[in-house]
Amino acid sequence: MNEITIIKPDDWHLHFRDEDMLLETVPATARCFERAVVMPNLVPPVTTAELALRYKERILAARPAGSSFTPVMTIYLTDKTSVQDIKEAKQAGVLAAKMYPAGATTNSDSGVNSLESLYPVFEALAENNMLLLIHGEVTQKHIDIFDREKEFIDQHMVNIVERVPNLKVVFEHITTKDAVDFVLSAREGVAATITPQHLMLNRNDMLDGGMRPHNYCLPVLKRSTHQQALRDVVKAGSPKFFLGTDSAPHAKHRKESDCGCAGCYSAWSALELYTQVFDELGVLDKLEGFASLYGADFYGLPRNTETVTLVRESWEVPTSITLPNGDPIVPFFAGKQVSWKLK
Ligand code: OTD
Ligand code: ZN
Ligand code: ZN
Repeated sequence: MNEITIIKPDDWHLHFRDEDMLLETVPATARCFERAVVMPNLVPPVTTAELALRYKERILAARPAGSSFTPVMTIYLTDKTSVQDIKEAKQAGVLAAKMYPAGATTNSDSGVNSLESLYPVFEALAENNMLLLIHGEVTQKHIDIFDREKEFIDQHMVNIVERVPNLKVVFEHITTKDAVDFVLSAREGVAATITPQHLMLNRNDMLDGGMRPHNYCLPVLKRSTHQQALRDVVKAGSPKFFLGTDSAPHAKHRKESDCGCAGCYSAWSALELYTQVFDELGVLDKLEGFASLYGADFYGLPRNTETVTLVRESWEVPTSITLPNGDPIVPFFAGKQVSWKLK
């Protein structure tokens, strides 16, 4: 097959950032995605309905002319989030709340320290038919960074899913076989997003033959057996697993630094790279479900009606992009060949 047409996809996990950065990130995503779940980890974070509505306006203002792209807004849970905050978010059209354990990833310092005290908030999310999106890693410093996702499942994920049985939970950007197995065997109403980098790479791609800061993201790349488990599950085509790029831009000097930021800016190539992976796996017929159907179904949103077409054509990801403030940024897969192209 040299051409594939699918229902227009959505990105169920994405970082746009703010201000003039939106002039770069919003067009990059709107070029092929109809909707995107916008992560609230701004500085300061998007913790309330009001902040989410204002952020949404800024995103809409950055859309290319004629674009119908629609951001799906989220709020950021902190130790102070109240049931009232959830009700107000619901009224404002916010669909989901994002939980970062404090310190788990970029801009998560205001995240949750005491998960136990958030159960009333989780209940309120369920009552309001909103989703809980989870960055599933523990932050205890004595736990090895490669084990933090599995630890989170054992310490917290199992409890959350059991104690709030009607809450829809998305285990974001999963990276391990443990997470795959957990989601596969979990009750209805538990799903996961998977990034292009975790399907394409393992930790050797970050550490072997030199340190590659542009492949550094959180949760960190794992060993190849985990990568293989992610590839196997998308190959099988379970509707519990869907597309979330986790595209997360940082200027070049912030990545290539003695304490480099985590995040891969994949928006310009993510859909093409997912297509390449599904092609490698021999299941291009499963791409549409993963990219365009399962996420909308899980969120309870209508499926898109437009289509996009990808063609088998090799192109090279640029080695650098200039941000609106003049800073260079190195996109994910920079300087490498991609075998599919958006028509
Ligand atoms: N991971 N970088 C960022 C967020 C994600 O955990 C995440 O969702 C970021 O830069 O905001 C990253 O590596
Ligand atoms: Zn995260
Ligand atoms: Zn993210």
